[in-house]
Amino acid sequence: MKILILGGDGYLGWPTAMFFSKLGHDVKIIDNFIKKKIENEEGIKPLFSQVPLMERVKLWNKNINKPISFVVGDLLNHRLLYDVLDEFKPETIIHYAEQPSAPYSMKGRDACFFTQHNNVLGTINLLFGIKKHCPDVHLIKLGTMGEYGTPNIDIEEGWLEINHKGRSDRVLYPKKPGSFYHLSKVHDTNNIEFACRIWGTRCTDLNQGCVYGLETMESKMDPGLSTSFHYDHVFGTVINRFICQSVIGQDLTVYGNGTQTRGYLNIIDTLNCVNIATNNPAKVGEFRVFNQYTETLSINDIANNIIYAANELGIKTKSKNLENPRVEQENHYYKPKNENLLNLGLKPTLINDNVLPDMIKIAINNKEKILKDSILPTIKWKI
Ligand code: USQ
Repeated sequence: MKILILGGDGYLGWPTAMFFSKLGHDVKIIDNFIKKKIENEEGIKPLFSQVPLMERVKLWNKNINKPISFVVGDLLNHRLLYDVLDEFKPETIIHYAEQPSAPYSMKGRDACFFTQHNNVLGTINLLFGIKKHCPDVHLIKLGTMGEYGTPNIDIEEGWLEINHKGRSDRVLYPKKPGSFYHLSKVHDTNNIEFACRIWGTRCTDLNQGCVYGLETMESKMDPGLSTSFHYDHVFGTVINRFICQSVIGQDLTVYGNGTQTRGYLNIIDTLNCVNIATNNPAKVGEFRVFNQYTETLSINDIANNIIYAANELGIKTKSKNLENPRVEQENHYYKPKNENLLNLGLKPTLINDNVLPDMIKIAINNKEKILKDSILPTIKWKI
């Protein structure tokens, strides 16, 4: 299959590119390195200093029959995007090419404007490009569980059947996102559903939970193939942050009382889920949503699991409650459905499947590289 990966240099994009290439697919990447620019502006660095994409692709392609190819470019440049779609004629597009940080989007007007402009308009260019050059392509779009927020009712997979005054209809599930970044994904959802309904575009929107993990089968093949793993307050997700905090002797930063609950999944499962979506494409005109997480955990659950795993490895660590820099519910109802991927055969890797000790061991081996000053949160939702 011809697979185009947008944002193929990122934390998830690069492992996805190697994963599909290893399966024998024809993989092309587009990336504009925007995350690297934000890293420089914010003074943050991923744990492993990454080999530049051009060299990494060369290294990967040495041992592979179908080489990965890449284009440096921005989805906001619609002509470049249209040219790639026209020439490559992808059968599947996996779209990760968005500014992914909730804290960054809450930094101020400029960062919020950039996030929504980049994410929403890049996706609109993509929809028009698909309509013009590859209308049959299956678009797999990375959405987020954060689109739903924490409503006081069960969360369905994207759609809700409602009865109102004796009549019923199926509508997009109402959203209550918690940041301008999460909101950008809500806008994407609306725009893509519209394209499916009006133009017959085919889309699977993966409403993904918080991802954690350092390595995939492919990245383990050579240190030069590692992904961009963040633990800082801008791009680091909570489990990845706590792992790094535990090995440098910093208290695990539990925001608020730590009862806030989210859906989580291992990076290995991100790849398995995207593979399942690729092998079971949406129908013509279908806007399909999969809630892509494997377990729900509170921040306190996560902290306790990591404290226990670190302790087993002889590292004494503890958590500390910080005043919550975000505006989010702490004691709340949370019951999201995640049947679609399980019904299609997903076999989850859970946090207690011995993944934490492996992550801690890798963090120990790299602990000299951790920038301590980049961990504590400095961006507040309300000033
Ligand atoms: N949190 C802490 N301590 C920390 C960092 C975070 O208690 O040091 C808490 C936050 O308050 C929040 C939860 O952990 O309640 C998750 O925060 P996060 O930074 O791990 O994740 P989030 O900002 O929600 O965003 C991440 C990804 C984003 C993806 C999203 C899925 O960065 O791209 O869309 O996870 S979800 O969380 O389901 O919206």
